[in-house]
Amino acid sequence: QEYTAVKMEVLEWGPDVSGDVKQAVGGKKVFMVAATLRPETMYGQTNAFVGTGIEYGLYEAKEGEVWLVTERSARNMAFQGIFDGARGDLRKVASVKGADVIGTKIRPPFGIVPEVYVLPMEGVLATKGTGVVTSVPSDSPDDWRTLMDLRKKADMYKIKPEWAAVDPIPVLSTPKFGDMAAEKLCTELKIQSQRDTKLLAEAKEQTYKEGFYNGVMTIGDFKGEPVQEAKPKVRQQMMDAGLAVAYAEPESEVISRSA
Ligand code: ZZB
Repeated sequence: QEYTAVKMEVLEWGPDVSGDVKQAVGGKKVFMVAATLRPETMYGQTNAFVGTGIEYGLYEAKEGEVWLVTERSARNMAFQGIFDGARGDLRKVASVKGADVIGTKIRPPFGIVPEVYVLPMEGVLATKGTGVVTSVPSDSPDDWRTLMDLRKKADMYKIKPEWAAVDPIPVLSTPKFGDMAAEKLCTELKIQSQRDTKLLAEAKEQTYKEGFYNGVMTIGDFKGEPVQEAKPKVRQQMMDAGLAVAYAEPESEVISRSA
Protein backbone atom coordinates (compact mmCIF):
# COMPACT_ATOMS: atom_id res chain seq x y z
CA GLN A 1 0.00 0.00 0.00
CA GLU A 2 1.60 3.28 -1.11
CA TYR A 3 0.62 6.17 1.17
CA THR A 4 1.49 9.83 1.16
CA ALA A 5 2.99 10.75 4.54
CA VAL A 6 2.08 14.37 5.25
CA LYS A 7 3.94 16.54 7.74
CA MET A 8 1.96 18.62 10.22
CA GLU A 9 4.25 21.01 12.06
CA VAL A 10 3.74 21.25 15.82
CA LEU A 11 3.08 24.93 16.59
CA GLU A 12 2.24 24.57 20.27
CA TRP A 13 2.13 21.49 22.48
CA GLY A 14 -1.14 20.59 24.18
CA PRO A 15 -1.56 21.01 27.95
CA ASP A 16 -0.56 17.43 28.82
CA VAL A 17 2.82 17.21 27.11
CA SER A 18 5.47 16.82 29.81
CA GLY A 19 8.41 19.12 30.40
CA ASP A 20 10.68 16.12 29.84
CA VAL A 21 9.40 15.65 26.31
CA LYS A 22 9.75 19.36 25.52
CA GLN A 23 13.26 19.34 26.90
CA ALA A 24 14.24 16.23 24.92
CA VAL A 25 13.07 17.90 21.72
CA GLY A 26 14.88 21.13 22.49
CA GLY A 27 14.70 23.72 19.73
CA LYS A 28 14.09 21.20 16.94
CA LYS A 29 11.13 21.41 14.63
CA VAL A 30 8.61 18.68 15.35
CA PHE A 31 6.12 17.27 12.85
CA MET A 32 3.24 14.91 13.47
CA VAL A 33 3.22 12.77 10.33
CA ALA A 34 0.00 11.23 8.98
CA ALA A 35 -0.42 8.59 6.26
CA THR A 36 -3.13 9.35 3.71
CA LEU A 37 -4.46 7.85 0.49
CA ARG A 38 -6.20 11.13 -0.38
CA PRO A 39 -3.55 13.86 -0.80
CA GLU A 40 -5.94 15.88 -2.99
CA THR A 41 -8.22 16.42 0.00
CA MET A 42 -5.57 18.03 2.20
CA TYR A 43 -7.02 21.52 1.64
CA GLY A 44 -9.92 20.40 3.84
CA GLN A 45 -8.02 19.34 6.97
CA THR A 46 -9.85 20.50 10.10
CA ASN A 47 -7.86 18.63 12.77
CA ALA A 48 -5.76 15.50 13.27
CA PHE A 49 -6.60 12.35 15.20
CA VAL A 50 -4.55 10.07 17.43
CA GLY A 51 -5.53 7.04 19.51
CA THR A 52 -5.39 7.99 23.21
CA GLY A 53 -3.98 4.62 24.24
CA ILE A 54 -1.43 4.38 21.46
CA GLU A 55 2.26 4.79 22.24
CA TYR A 56 4.07 7.17 19.88
CA GLY A 57 7.70 8.10 19.60
CA LEU A 58 9.58 11.22 18.58
CA TYR A 59 12.31 10.27 16.12
CA GLU A 60 15.17 12.16 14.52
CA ALA A 61 14.03 12.14 10.90
CA LYS A 62 15.66 14.30 8.26
CA GLU A 63 17.35 17.66 8.15
CA GLY A 64 17.26 18.09 11.90
CA GLU A 65 13.52 17.48 12.15
CA VAL A 66 11.82 15.32 14.73
CA TRP A 67 8.79 13.25 13.60
CA LEU A 68 6.04 11.96 15.86
CA VAL A 69 4.80 8.54 14.65
CA THR A 70 4.44 4.98 15.95
CA GLU A 71 7.65 2.99 16.42
CA ARG A 72 6.47 0.49 13.85
CA SER A 73 6.14 3.14 11.14
CA ALA A 74 9.38 4.87 12.16
CA ARG A 75 11.14 1.55 11.64
CA ASN A 76 9.56 1.21 8.19
CA MET A 77 10.58 4.76 7.33
CA ALA A 78 14.15 4.16 8.44
CA PHE A 79 14.32 1.07 6.22
CA GLN A 80 12.80 2.95 3.31
CA GLY A 81 15.55 5.55 3.48
CA ILE A 82 13.16 8.34 4.45
CA PHE A 83 15.29 9.28 7.45
CA ASP A 84 18.84 10.63 7.38
CA GLY A 85 21.57 8.25 8.43
CA ALA A 86 22.10 4.58 7.74
CA ARG A 87 19.22 2.44 6.56
CA GLY A 88 17.28 0.97 9.44
CA ASP A 89 18.95 3.30 11.93
CA LEU A 90 16.39 4.62 14.40
CA ARG A 91 17.13 7.48 16.80
CA LYS A 92 14.38 8.01 19.35
CA VAL A 93 14.24 11.30 21.23
CA ALA A 94 11.27 10.63 23.52
CA SER A 95 8.00 8.72 23.91
CA VAL A 96 4.49 10.11 24.23
CA LYS A 97 1.05 8.60 24.60
CA GLY A 98 -1.71 9.73 22.27
CA ALA A 99 -3.68 11.07 25.24
CA ASP A 100 -0.81 13.43 26.05
CA VAL A 101 -0.79 15.19 22.68
CA ILE A 102 -4.53 15.98 22.55
CA GLY A 103 -4.95 19.74 22.14
CA THR A 104 -1.62 20.18 20.38
CA LYS A 105 -1.79 22.93 17.76
CA ILE A 106 -0.46 21.96 14.34
CA ARG A 107 -0.14 23.38 10.84
CA PRO A 108 -1.86 21.10 8.29
CA PRO A 109 0.09 21.05 5.00
CA PHE A 110 -1.87 22.80 2.20
CA GLY A 111 -4.76 23.31 4.61
CA ILE A 112 -7.12 26.21 3.99
CA VAL A 113 -7.25 26.64 7.77
CA PRO A 114 -3.65 27.27 8.85
CA GLU A 115 -3.85 26.08 12.46
CA VAL A 116 -5.82 23.10 13.75
CA TYR A 117 -5.75 20.78 16.78
CA VAL A 118 -5.09 17.16 17.62
CA LEU A 119 -8.18 15.27 18.82
CA PRO A 120 -8.94 11.72 20.02
CA MET A 121 -10.47 9.05 17.77
CA GLU A 122 -11.42 5.61 19.09
CA GLY A 123 -10.81 3.65 15.90
CA VAL A 124 -7.24 4.72 15.15
CA LEU A 125 -5.18 1.62 14.43
CA ALA A 126 -1.65 1.41 15.80
CA THR A 127 -0.91 -1.14 13.07
CA LYS A 128 -1.71 1.06 10.09
CA GLY A 129 0.06 4.03 8.56
CA THR A 130 1.79 6.14 11.20
CA GLY A 131 -0.96 5.91 13.83
CA VAL A 132 -1.51 9.63 13.24
CA VAL A 133 -4.52 10.45 11.05
CA THR A 134 -5.27 13.73 9.36
CA SER A 135 -8.95 14.60 9.37
CA VAL A 136 -10.97 15.66 6.35
CA PRO A 137 -14.61 15.54 7.52
CA SER A 138 -15.99 16.68 4.15
CA ASP A 139 -14.87 13.43 2.48
CA SER A 140 -14.11 10.91 5.22
CA PRO A 141 -17.19 9.51 7.02
CA ASP A 142 -15.07 8.37 9.99
CA ASP A 143 -13.68 11.87 10.39
CA TRP A 144 -17.06 13.57 10.03
CA ARG A 145 -18.81 11.27 12.53
CA THR A 146 -15.96 11.49 15.05
CA LEU A 147 -15.80 15.28 14.86
CA MET A 148 -19.56 15.47 15.48
CA ASP A 149 -19.29 13.01 18.41
CA LEU A 150 -16.55 15.15 19.95
CA ARG A 151 -18.57 18.33 19.58
CA LYS A 152 -21.59 16.72 21.27
CA LYS A 153 -19.64 15.36 24.22
CA ALA A 154 -16.56 17.54 24.56
CA ASP A 155 -16.44 17.00 28.35
CA MET A 156 -16.60 13.26 28.11
CA TYR A 157 -13.82 13.22 25.54
CA LYS A 158 -11.78 15.65 27.66
CA ILE A 159 -11.35 18.21 24.92
CA LYS A 160 -11.88 21.96 24.81
CA PRO A 161 -14.77 22.75 22.43
CA GLU A 162 -12.60 25.25 20.55
CA TRP A 163 -10.25 22.44 19.50
CA ALA A 164 -13.11 20.91 17.48
CA ALA A 165 -14.49 24.20 16.16
CA VAL A 166 -13.30 24.12 12.54
CA ASP A 167 -16.22 23.19 10.26
CA PRO A 168 -15.87 20.71 7.39
CA ILE A 169 -14.46 22.37 4.27
CA PRO A 170 -15.66 21.28 0.81
CA VAL A 171 -12.79 20.32 -1.51
CA LEU A 172 -14.42 18.31 -4.29
CA SER A 173 -17.84 17.67 -5.73
CA THR A 174 -19.53 14.57 -7.15
CA PRO A 175 -22.85 14.11 -8.97
CA LYS A 176 -24.10 11.61 -6.41
CA PHE A 177 -23.02 13.11 -3.09
CA GLY A 178 -22.40 16.82 -3.75
CA ASP A 179 -19.53 18.52 -1.91
CA MET A 180 -20.08 17.08 1.59
CA ALA A 181 -20.09 13.39 0.79
CA ALA A 182 -19.22 12.21 4.29
CA GLU A 183 -22.06 14.08 5.96
CA LYS A 184 -24.49 12.94 3.27
CA LEU A 185 -23.56 9.27 3.66
CA CYS A 186 -23.58 9.42 7.47
CA THR A 187 -27.07 10.94 7.36
CA GLU A 188 -28.41 8.56 4.72
CA LEU A 189 -27.06 5.49 6.49
CA LYS A 190 -28.17 6.89 9.89
CA ILE A 191 -24.71 6.51 11.39
CA GLN A 192 -25.04 7.49 15.05
CA SER A 193 -21.48 7.33 16.35
CA GLN A 194 -17.88 6.59 15.49
CA ARG A 195 -18.51 3.10 16.91
CA ASP A 196 -20.88 2.18 14.04
CA THR A 197 -17.91 0.61 12.32
CA LYS A 198 -19.80 -1.59 9.86
CA LEU A 199 -21.87 1.26 8.47
CA LEU A 200 -18.85 3.55 8.47
CA ALA A 201 -16.90 1.04 6.39
CA GLU A 202 -19.72 0.99 3.86
CA ALA A 203 -19.92 4.80 3.81
CA LYS A 204 -16.15 4.98 3.36
CA GLU A 205 -16.17 2.64 0.39
CA GLN A 206 -18.93 4.55 -1.36
CA THR A 207 -17.27 7.90 -0.67
CA TYR A 208 -13.90 6.65 -1.94
CA LYS A 209 -15.33 5.29 -5.18
CA GLU A 210 -17.59 8.21 -6.03
CA GLY A 211 -14.90 10.76 -5.12
CA PHE A 212 -12.17 9.03 -7.12
CA TYR A 213 -14.14 8.20 -10.28
CA ASN A 214 -16.61 11.08 -10.47
CA GLY A 215 -15.13 13.83 -8.29
CA VAL A 216 -14.10 17.26 -9.56
CA MET A 217 -11.90 19.56 -7.49
CA THR A 218 -13.63 22.71 -6.20
CA ILE A 219 -10.56 24.27 -4.57
CA GLY A 220 -6.81 24.72 -5.00
CA ASP A 221 -4.51 24.91 -8.02
CA PHE A 222 -6.37 22.14 -9.83
CA LYS A 223 -9.87 23.45 -9.30
CA GLY A 224 -12.18 22.17 -12.05
CA GLU A 225 -10.01 19.10 -12.77
CA PRO A 226 -11.08 15.52 -12.13
CA VAL A 227 -9.89 14.11 -8.81
CA GLN A 228 -8.03 11.33 -10.63
CA GLU A 229 -5.87 13.91 -12.42
CA ALA A 230 -5.48 16.28 -9.48
CA LYS A 231 -4.43 13.60 -6.98
CA PRO A 232 -0.87 12.97 -8.26
CA LYS A 233 -0.36 16.67 -8.95
CA VAL A 234 -1.27 17.80 -5.45
CA ARG A 235 0.88 15.01 -4.06
CA GLN A 236 3.86 16.14 -6.13
CA GLN A 237 3.38 19.76 -5.04
CA MET A 238 3.39 18.70 -1.40
CA MET A 239 6.56 16.65 -1.92
CA ASP A 240 8.26 19.52 -3.76
CA ALA A 241 7.35 21.82 -0.87
CA GLY A 242 9.01 19.40 1.57
CA LEU A 243 5.67 18.72 3.25
CA ALA A 244 5.15 15.10 2.19
CA VAL A 245 7.02 11.89 1.36
CA ALA A 246 6.02 8.58 -0.20
CA TYR A 247 5.55 5.93 2.47
CA ALA A 248 4.95 2.26 1.75
CA GLU A 249 3.32 -0.20 4.10
CA PRO A 250 5.09 -3.57 3.84
CA GLU A 251 2.91 -6.18 2.14
CA SER A 252 3.65 -8.92 4.70
CA GLU A 253 2.19 -6.75 7.43
CA VAL A 254 -0.89 -5.95 5.41
CA ILE A 255 -1.51 -9.66 5.00
CA SER A 256 -0.87 -10.55 8.62
CA ARG A 257 -3.23 -7.76 9.72
CA SER A 258 -6.16 -8.95 7.68
CA ALA A 259 -5.51 -12.63 8.45
C1 ZZB B 1 -7.19 11.69 4.64
C2 ZZB B 1 -8.46 11.26 4.05
C3 ZZB B 1 -9.43 12.00 3.42
C4 ZZB B 1 -8.64 9.87 4.16
C5 ZZB B 1 -10.56 11.36 2.93
C6 ZZB B 1 -9.75 9.20 3.70
C7 ZZB B 1 -10.73 9.96 3.09
P1 ZZB B 1 -7.69 2.48 4.01
O1 ZZB B 1 -8.37 2.53 2.70
O2 ZZB B 1 -8.45 1.67 5.01
O3 ZZB B 1 -6.23 2.12 3.93
N1 ZZB B 1 -6.03 6.27 8.22
C8 ZZB B 1 -4.70 6.32 8.04
N2 ZZB B 1 -4.05 5.72 9.05
C9 ZZB B 1 -4.99 5.27 9.90
C10 ZZB B 1 -4.94 4.57 11.13
N3 ZZB B 1 -3.78 4.24 11.71
N4 ZZB B 1 -6.11 4.24 11.75
C11 ZZB B 1 -7.28 4.60 11.18
N5 ZZB B 1 -7.39 5.28 10.03
C12 ZZB B 1 -6.26 5.62 9.38
O4 ZZB B 1 -7.78 3.94 4.60
C13 ZZB B 1 -6.78 4.89 4.47
C14 ZZB B 1 -7.32 6.11 5.17
O5 ZZB B 1 -7.56 5.77 6.55
C15 ZZB B 1 -6.34 7.26 5.16
O6 ZZB B 1 -6.72 8.24 4.18
C16 ZZB B 1 -6.63 7.92 6.50
O7 ZZB B 1 -7.65 8.83 6.20
C17 ZZB B 1 -7.11 6.81 7.38
F1 ZZB B 1 -11.50 12.06 2.33
O8 ZZB B 1 -6.51 10.49 4.95
B1 ZZB B 1 -7.40 9.31 4.88
C18 ZZB B 1 -13.56 7.82 2.04
C19 ZZB B 1 -12.24 8.05 2.75
N6 ZZB B 1 -11.91 9.43 2.58
